[in-house]
Amino acid sequence: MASDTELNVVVLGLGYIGLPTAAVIARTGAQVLGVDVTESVVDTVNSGKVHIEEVDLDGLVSGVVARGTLRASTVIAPADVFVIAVPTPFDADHAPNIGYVLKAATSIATVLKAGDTIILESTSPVGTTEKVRDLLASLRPDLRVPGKSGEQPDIAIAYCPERVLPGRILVELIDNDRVIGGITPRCARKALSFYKRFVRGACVTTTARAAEMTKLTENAFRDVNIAFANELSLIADTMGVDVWEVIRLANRHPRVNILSPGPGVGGHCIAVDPWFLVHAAPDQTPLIRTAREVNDGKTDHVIAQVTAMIAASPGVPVACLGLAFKANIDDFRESPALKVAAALAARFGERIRIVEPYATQLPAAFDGSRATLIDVDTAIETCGIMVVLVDHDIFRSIPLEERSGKQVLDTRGIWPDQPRHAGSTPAIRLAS
Ligand code: SAJ
Repeated sequence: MASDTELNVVVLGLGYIGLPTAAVIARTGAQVLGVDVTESVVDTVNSGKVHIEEVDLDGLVSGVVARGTLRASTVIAPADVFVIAVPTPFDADHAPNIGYVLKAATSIATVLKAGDTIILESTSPVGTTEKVRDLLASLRPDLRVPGKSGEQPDIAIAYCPERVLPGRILVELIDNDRVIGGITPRCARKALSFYKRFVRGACVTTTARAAEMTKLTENAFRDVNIAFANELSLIADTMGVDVWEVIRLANRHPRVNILSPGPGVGGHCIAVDPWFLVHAAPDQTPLIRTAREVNDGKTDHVIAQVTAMIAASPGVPVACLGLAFKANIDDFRESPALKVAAALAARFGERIRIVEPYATQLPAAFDGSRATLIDVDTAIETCGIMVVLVDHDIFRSIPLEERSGKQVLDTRGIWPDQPRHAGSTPAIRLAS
């Protein structure tokens, strides 16, 4: 592989993973081309700006673009290393859709040469990296692909899942351990030498299939554990017990570590990836499938809870606090908060006021409703019902006296001092 200054890297997909990855690689001095199908994304990056909210990303991108080590294009170019970071959604029946990955591989085939390395980072069903290999073999019969014959291959192909947490992407890109699965051990070693340029965490090599399943396992683990917390919240409501207190107390046990209940699980990873396992092995995944259903069911439960509150207080304006899929980010994908707020807006129209500091206008899900976007101070002044859907810091900071006299449904447990209203379920509290 070429030295840092000579290394040419193409990153396909300039989204939440691809753009930070491209910028971090560009910071090492390598020449990075970010390729995206969306013209406006390419233009934004080339002007040194970012189209997504992520801590410190704007400064990093403006720096590497100004230095000339990162540029973006809709057109692919030859490189030494190709990193695929495109979405892998699922279809209506929860079947994984790897169409964008195969499209990326097809475009790589047009510029591929002997000596190149291709790394897939997108979360993918087990066997996808081999499919990429087979596709490249069929499109470029002039190149020997790995794992197909005893001969030395011309190219290396590996799977290395991204594992970064939105909000901490730039830190975790460097510090997290990486699992690098090669089609062959030699492929894994080639990919390893690439990641060693910017990763401080341990880089562990394995097979492509094991690495693919590891990624799905990590997110299914989290989904199952959040489902346990969400199930506890339903039991606690029935029992008239404060679930947050129970979890706090249970977690004092040295071997118990329960996660937090909420309005459901969102984002494009944890709410999606477990289905890849369920789809691949439907008879072996009752637990993983049930966890998905419990977490999705929690969203419907919250909609029913708030609907009952609103119906019992005619005319009272309702503030829905937050639309993002989790705290302090601007990402609304698969967001349970958005689903709850949109369902309420469709039913109760102008009584529903949305507070979302990360939005400048209401998303398309609110089209046709008469819901409005307001700021947090206006919500405190005008709304008698407050529903916490996201634990953004700005909502946490609202003191008890500003919630005085309001009905509160706190799905995230951010206001432990909120007094309970006699006769209400534990989650629905009224300040005295
Ligand atoms: N959530 C809860 N309770 C909790 C924790 C999370 O309800 O105790 C909810 C969040 O509010 C959110 C959803 O779960 O709606 C997912 O949030 P998250 O913070 O658990 O995870 P993501 O989707 O931001 O990122 C995950 C991470 N995976 C794991 O922690 C195993 C991240 O490391 C992955 O890189 C990312 O998925 C990904 O891209 O796959």
